[in-house]
Amino acid sequence: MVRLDKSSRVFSKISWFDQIDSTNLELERQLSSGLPEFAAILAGSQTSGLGRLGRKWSSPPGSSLSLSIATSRVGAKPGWLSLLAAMAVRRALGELGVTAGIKWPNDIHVDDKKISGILSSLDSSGVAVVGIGLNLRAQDSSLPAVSLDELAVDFDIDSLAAQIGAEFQSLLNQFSVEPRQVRDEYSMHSITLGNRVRAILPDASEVIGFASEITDGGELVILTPEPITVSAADVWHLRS
Ligand code: BT5
Repeated sequence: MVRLDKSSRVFSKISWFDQIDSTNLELERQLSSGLPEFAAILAGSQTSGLGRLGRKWSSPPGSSLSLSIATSRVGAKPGWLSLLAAMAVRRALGELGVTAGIKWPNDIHVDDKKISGILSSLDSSGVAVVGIGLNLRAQDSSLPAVSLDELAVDFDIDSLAAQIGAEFQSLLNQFSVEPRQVRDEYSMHSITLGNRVRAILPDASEVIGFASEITDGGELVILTPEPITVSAADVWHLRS
């Protein structure tokens, strides 16, 4: 059992599980019987951690932090939720002295390796579940992953969850009044912008070009050379 002294001051309600199928699924189950805004689920491991587009997120015992947050503060721009969560993780890592960058839309990388991923979904009543996975210890060597332990960073799960939650809350507040400044901060820490990229869209079509900017809606503009705006894609950074 992990003590949640700090995170229980940030979230309206937080439940800990040593192990769960998926914190996103558990939060969705709990939402069906009603939860306050900014309630969260935190787990030490997941047996069926979810990635985007039906992929899996590896989170065996002791290896990662799995946090899901409920919020209905999506406003007119739900596309930004995952981006704001990625920014929150990047800021929280910065507090630990780790310099991370964001690969559009919402992967957090350290030295070209993924340390964190985000999966958000929106239910029919407008409540979003924002799921954050952050590697604490080494993952299976087949994954191009890195963890806090491998970066020689000390951590405790309660403080990490509290820091990520506080940054996310602060970014939601800031985004509602200063969306431009938030977009500038995202762009400044993007490792995608300025690169030649290959984007595979959900319909399997491909766009190759120069990643030039993030739109007001959180989409990526790729110059091919004419601009193409993509709202969902897997992006590869091309070296040449
Ligand atoms: C993501 O998907 O990166 C979203 C991950 C979200 C996980 C959190 S944990 C809390 C909450 N509850 C859930 O059930 N999920 C969320 P995607 O961009 O599709 O990346 C998935 C890919 O990342 C996989 O296909 C692997 O290649 C790679 N991967 C899997 N586990 C990883 C890990 N622990 N570290 C780095 N890469 C990983």
